[in-house]
Amino acid sequence: MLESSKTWQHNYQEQGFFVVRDYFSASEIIELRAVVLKFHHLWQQDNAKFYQEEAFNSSLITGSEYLVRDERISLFNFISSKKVMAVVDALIANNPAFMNTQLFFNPVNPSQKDFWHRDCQYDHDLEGQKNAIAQTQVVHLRVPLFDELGMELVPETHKRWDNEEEFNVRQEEKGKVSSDDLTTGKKIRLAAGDLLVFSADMIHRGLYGLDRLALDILVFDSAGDFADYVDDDCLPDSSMLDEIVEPRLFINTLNLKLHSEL
Ligand SMILES: O=C(O)CCC(=O)C(=O)O
Repeated sequence: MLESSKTWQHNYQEQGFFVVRDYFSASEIIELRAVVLKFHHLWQQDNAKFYQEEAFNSSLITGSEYLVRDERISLFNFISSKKVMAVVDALIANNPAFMNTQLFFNPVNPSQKDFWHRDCQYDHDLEGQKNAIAQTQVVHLRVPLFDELGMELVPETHKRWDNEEEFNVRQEEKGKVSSDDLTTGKKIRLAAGDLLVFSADMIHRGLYGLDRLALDILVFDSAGDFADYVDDDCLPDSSMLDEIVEPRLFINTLNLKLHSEL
């Protein structure tokens, strides 16, 4: 294993996240930005009320609703590029699988505050969240397309439960709200070209501000039971697979979906 992979693996296991500064070249970001901005503009028009009132993200960027075939293939090739797969393989040794993409932007409504959460809290009660943390996790790879304030993360919470302060804030108990500051939070400022990798189940929040537009790629270990979370339309079809240089991330998902349907 390369030295950098070992460091990534170590940092992820210990802290739940790591940043690779200047990982992507300017031309890689320019190409990615063009496709993602096309998606974003069409999505904004189509979801005008939701965007104006409450949205702070969209998802299914690789789907067929807003992008044409070549644009989707260019996204698939970025997601499964050597650089991205080097990071994914360092964290998930056996059959990493593609789950989804999300795009994070600033909410239009200025009263909306950035809020602490664990992604698993939307699917599970407290016991289920504890299990999710102890078991296989979903990994987020955040690719900022513009310089941004970044994310605030609570190190090590990918493998431990909340302390009292964290719990009360995240769950909005005892007069706390989920946008209150946490003494354990660590702010990670990001620039276009950086890559932030973090566990979806650690306590985290996006930091609103600047002109943020960040593409998050979500991947999981095939051993985890996440195939049902994947929307078929976000995956390449068989003719597209031929035009993806290294399609195994998507093939692993397609295989899992095939088996879950049997
Ligand atoms: O950037 C944000 O607004 C939140 C990000 C987040 O929660 C996530 O990537 O799971």
